[in-house]
Amino acid sequence: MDGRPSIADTAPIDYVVWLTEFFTIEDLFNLQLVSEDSDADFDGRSNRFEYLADLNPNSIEGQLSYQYCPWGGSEN
Ligand SMILES: [Ca+2]
Repeated sequence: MDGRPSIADTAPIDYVVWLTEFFTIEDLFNLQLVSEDSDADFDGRSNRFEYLADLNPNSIEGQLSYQYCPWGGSEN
């Protein structure tokens, strides 16, 4: 590993359940698709990142976005 905590060590069941929402049974046995460091949809984000950000690891359409609100205030 690269020194980062592994999801397998911290929340293995949650990660597997999350994977089943996006991958077929056959895909779940393909570690090149479902390992934490894999990037099944080739969007440049690992499955680990997409799991933590609650994105779809099997589609580039689920993009992460954010809004900047200085000092915790509203946008207006
Ligand atoms: Ca990805």
